Amino acid sequence: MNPQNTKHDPASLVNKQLKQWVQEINELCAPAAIYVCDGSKAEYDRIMAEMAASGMAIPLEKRSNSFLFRSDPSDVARVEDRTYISYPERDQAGPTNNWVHPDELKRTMLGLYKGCMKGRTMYVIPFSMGPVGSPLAKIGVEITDSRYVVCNMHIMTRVGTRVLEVLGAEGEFIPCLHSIGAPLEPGQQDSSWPCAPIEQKYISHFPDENLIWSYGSGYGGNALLGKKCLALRIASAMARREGWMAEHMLILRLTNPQGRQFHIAGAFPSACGKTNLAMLMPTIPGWKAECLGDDIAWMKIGPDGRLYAINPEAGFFGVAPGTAYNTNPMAMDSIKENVIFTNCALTDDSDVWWELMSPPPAHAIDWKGKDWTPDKDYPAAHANARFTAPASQCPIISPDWEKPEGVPIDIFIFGGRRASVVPLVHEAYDWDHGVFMGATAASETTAANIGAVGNLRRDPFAMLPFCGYHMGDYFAHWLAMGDRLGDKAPRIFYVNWFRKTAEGKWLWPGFGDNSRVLKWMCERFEGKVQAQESPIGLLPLKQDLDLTGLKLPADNLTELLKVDAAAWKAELPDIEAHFKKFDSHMPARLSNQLQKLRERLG
Ligand code: OXD
Ligand code: MN
Repeated sequence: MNPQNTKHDPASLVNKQLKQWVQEINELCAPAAIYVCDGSKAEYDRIMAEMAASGMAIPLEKRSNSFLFRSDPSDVARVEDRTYISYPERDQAGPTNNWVHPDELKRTMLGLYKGCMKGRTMYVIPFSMGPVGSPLAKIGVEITDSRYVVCNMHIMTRVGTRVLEVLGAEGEFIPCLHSIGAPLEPGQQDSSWPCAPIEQKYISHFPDENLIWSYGSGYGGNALLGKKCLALRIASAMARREGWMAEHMLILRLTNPQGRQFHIAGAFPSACGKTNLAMLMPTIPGWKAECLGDDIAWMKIGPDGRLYAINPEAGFFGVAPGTAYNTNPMAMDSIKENVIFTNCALTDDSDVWWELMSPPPAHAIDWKGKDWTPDKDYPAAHANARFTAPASQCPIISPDWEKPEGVPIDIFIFGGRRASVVPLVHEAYDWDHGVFMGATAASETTAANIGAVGNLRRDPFAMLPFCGYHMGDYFAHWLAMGDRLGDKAPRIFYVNWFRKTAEGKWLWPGFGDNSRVLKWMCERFEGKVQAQESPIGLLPLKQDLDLTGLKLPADNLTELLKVDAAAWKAELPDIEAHFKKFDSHMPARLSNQLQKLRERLG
């Protein structure tokens, strides 16, 4: 469409800084056209139709207004090795982030950006993270040459003209530059998923300037810059400067049979069941759950001294494999229509399928576009296949999920995927101990990042790939927030739904039955139940875990709540080495916690 003299024309932009930035990027990237997004459904439909016409999007007959995309096989996940936190000093980024000096990184990337949008339209996407106009929201503008990104951003954030209105002539925004890095020469046939080779991919953050530059990848976590790049990496650095928190956390509300509400925020590494927990259906009678967010929480201390959380996103970018009616019915009901699927299998009756969704179809087209039958020894969907769906489509989305002031958090949960050692649940003795739990959280790696799967890695607060500054300073920020919150600080728990027997069988059913563990946390919060001291924290008394209606072998429960001092002692050297990495940035209060743990273990 011709954007001349319309709101889609960059000449219509009233924000001076934005107008100038768009002009600069236009000169640098040399696109064939520029288009300012208005966020309307008509815009989404038109751009999606263009992708369907080119063969990039496959319309699904079984799900209204839903489309399947197949990425390039090299572009299926976040690329942590190619992700940079760029400050003038390496020490500001800390030992857990890749670092290159901003001058050098910009020089390299400017070389790549030069002419990189040739033959393509450059889209300008004004978006709000958080309800438009909320005191906790932030405005970003993503420039991209990917129509896939435009449509995903429509679902994942609040896009469009109303954001430009809030921005006004002088308002500040976070510039997010993205290119797939695949210029089109005249007459050149486009591929169905253009992107740059791995060594040219850069996901770069300049936190001192609140600036994001992403190049070469079209995958969600690398390309939907409002999500991991803005709402976690840049926001965590802003949050530290401004005294709030940007965390890799789901937010849920539990209501007990007496009508009392509890708000829970939980940090789990990627692909460890955050979306399942966020949409849990309690199996205990009388308890009700509502979803407020499945991936990110922004939290500020409110006028009453409590910590208030909003979900800055507007959609779910969930891992598809494993999602099924028996594991997460609310997610399944959220993805019936208006969904973008990426790297799922395509069935013969024009639906998507992935492993464990239902019995395998007799035949499908796999995520690489090849014939697939169940006898194949590889999966039909990529392990990190995704769905992008509007949060408003979740049947149990909380009526308060867009409340501008957020909801008050009562409970924090940390966790990870551990086949052994870590019990089903334990509670921190106090805030410092809880911060210690978060700082030492560990999990077996998953397919959400390119790299080996199944190795144990320490993933503090599930923020290892997402912390926009030195992780030791981040720990200190958590301690400082606790000092400010005082007795209004949320209670902290650590869970592990993933314990296995020596034979590799799950010890705990998980999913909706996790509500039994959440109920115990709520009762601890209310002071209704006692707990048992152990070297690692407070554990439930067996009789306080509500197992009504659950056929859990007694031995399983014993095993799930066991603290094996020898196994924990064996973890100490690894924790020590982990802390050592943070050097002079490591808060003494956490080293003291390690010493206390050592003493309690005897
Ligand atoms: C995600 C991730 O996509 O954490 O949420 O990788
Ligand atoms: Mn995540």
